[in-house]
Amino acid sequence: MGARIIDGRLVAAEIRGEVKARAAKLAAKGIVPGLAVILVGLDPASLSYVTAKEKACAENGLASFEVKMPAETSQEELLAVVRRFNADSRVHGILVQLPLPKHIDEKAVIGTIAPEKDVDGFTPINVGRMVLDEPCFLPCTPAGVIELIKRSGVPTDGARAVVVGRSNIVGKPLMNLLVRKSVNATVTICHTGTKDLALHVREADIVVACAGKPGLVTAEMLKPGCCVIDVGVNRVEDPSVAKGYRLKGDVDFEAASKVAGWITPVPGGVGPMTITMLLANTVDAAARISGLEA
Ligand code: BQF
Repeated sequence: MGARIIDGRLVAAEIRGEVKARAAKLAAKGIVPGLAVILVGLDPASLSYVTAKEKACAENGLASFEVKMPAETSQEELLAVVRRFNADSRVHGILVQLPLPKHIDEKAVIGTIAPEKDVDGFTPINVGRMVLDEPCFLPCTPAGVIELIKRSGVPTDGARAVVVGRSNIVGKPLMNLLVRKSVNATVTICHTGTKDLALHVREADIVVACAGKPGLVTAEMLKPGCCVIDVGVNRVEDPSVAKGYRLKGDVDFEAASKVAGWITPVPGGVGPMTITMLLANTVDAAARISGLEA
C-alpha cells in the first residue's frame, strides 16, 4: 500500500485557471496585473526561477517587468530600482529574487518594497499582519503548502504537524499558518539545534521538510499514513542527465512513499504551487490597488 502522490502541477493548474480568469476580468476594466521581477547576478538556479515566474505571468494574462542587474550592483542602485517600481502604476507586485549578493543588505532591500506591492509577503509589515491574522500577502511557498494540504483532503484539525526548518521564508511562516484556527494543527519546529529529529517526526501526522538538506527525512522516521510535504529543491549532481544535475527533495521519496499516506514529489510538488501563489498575490494586489473587485 503506497502513499497518494500529491500532484502539485495539477493543483497549481486548477488555481491558475482561477487566477487567469480574475486577471482577464481586471484587464477588461483596463487594469492588467503587473509583476516586477528584479534579479541581481546570474546564479543559475535564481535565473531559472525568475524565468519560470515570467513565463507563468505571460501564460496567465499578467504583465511582467524584468530588471536583470550585474552581481556588482551597489545596494543604492538596487534600492533605486525598487523605489522606481514602488512609484510605477503599471506595477502591482514587486519581487526581488533571493538570495542577493553578500555585499547587499537583504533586510534593507526588502524593507524598501511598498507593503501593498509586497507579493512575496517578506516585508516586516506583512509578516506582522500574518502573525496577527490581519489581511496581508502570505509568503508564496507556505501559502502553497497549506493549499496543497487542504485541497488534498488531509485532515488538519488537531493534527500534529512537524516543520523541519526555521527559515524566514518557509519554516517560520508555515508555523504561523499551521496554528491558525482554520488549520488548527499542533505545531513543532525542528531545526539544527534539535537533539533527536526522528523522535519528533515519528509523532507527526503532517511532516513539512524545509531544511534544504537532501534526504534528511527518512522513511524510518515516519508514522505510517502520515502526510509528507517536501519543500526541498536541492540540486544534486547526476551525470546521466543532460543538465548534469537533478532536483532532490529533503525527503527520501522512494522509501517514504511506501510508509506515508500522502506525499509530494520533487519536482512537481510544492514548487509549482509557489509560483501559482505569486500570481494569485499579484492579482490580489492589482485588485486592491486599483480598487476594482476581482
Ligand atoms: C518543481 C527557491 C530556494 C531558494 C530560492 C517548480 C520552482 C521550483 C521547483 C520554483 C525556489 C523554489 C524559488 C519546481 C521558486 C521554488 O517543479 O518542483 C518551481 O521556481 N521555485 C525561488 O524563487 O527562490 C528560491 C528555492
